[in-house]
Amino acid sequence: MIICQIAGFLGSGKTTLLIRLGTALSAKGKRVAIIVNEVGEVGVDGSVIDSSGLKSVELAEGCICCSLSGSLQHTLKQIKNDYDPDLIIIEPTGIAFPTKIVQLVRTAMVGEEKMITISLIDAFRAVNLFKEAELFVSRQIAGADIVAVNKIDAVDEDTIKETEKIVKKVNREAQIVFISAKNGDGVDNLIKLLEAA
Ligand SMILES: Nc1nc2c(ncn2[C@@H]2O[C@H](COP(=O)(O)OP(=O)(O)OP(=O)(O)O)[C@@H](O)[C@H]2O)c(=O)[nH]1
Ligand SMILES: [Mg+2]
Repeated sequence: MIICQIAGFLGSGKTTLLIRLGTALSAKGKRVAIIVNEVGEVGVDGSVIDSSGLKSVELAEGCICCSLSGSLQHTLKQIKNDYDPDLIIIEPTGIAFPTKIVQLVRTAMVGEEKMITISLIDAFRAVNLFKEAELFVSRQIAGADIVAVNKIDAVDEDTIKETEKIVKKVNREAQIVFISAKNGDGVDNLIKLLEAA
């Protein structure tokens, strides 16, 4: 079983990507479950995901890397016992700490898990966001196994190169893919990396 978190700042395209990954992998015969964390709001995302035919659990009213950490661990065990999927995709909130979630998953799923962190970077906003919220963005890039630069459909080549520079400055180890979660460009490359993991 692979457990994959899609980290990424608010609005970077996490839900759009997880629906695309989830539906593509279920079409290939994989059993996919999804855990979505909504902080304090009515769960719009969960209903969108259910309509895509994926098994989903929504954790609301708190953050899974802090106040809901116990719920996250409990939910992971329950999904494993009840559904035993090939892949669990977790969408944390945009301000969660990826490394904290990795630790929580490891403690809950000792011996079971292969944990992968994808950090989604919104190419449309990366350059500005890195100036305004450097700490958060750096932390998300630093904690990634794979960095997916998203929204390449909406920006020019120079912006993509600039975004790549920011990513490489913070994390030289991570694999980088360039995608549009919206129209599907590059998502196959990301799926290959997940399948090879
Ligand atoms: N142009 C473009 N827009 C995208 C792409 N991916 C997502 N979006 C748009 O970006 C907005 C946010 O997408 P979501 O998938 O909801 O992002 P999120 O990271 O889940 O957002 P939160 O859960 O609120 O943090 C939506 O309007 C999407 O349609 C992309 O590849 N290209
Ligand atoms: Mg979302």
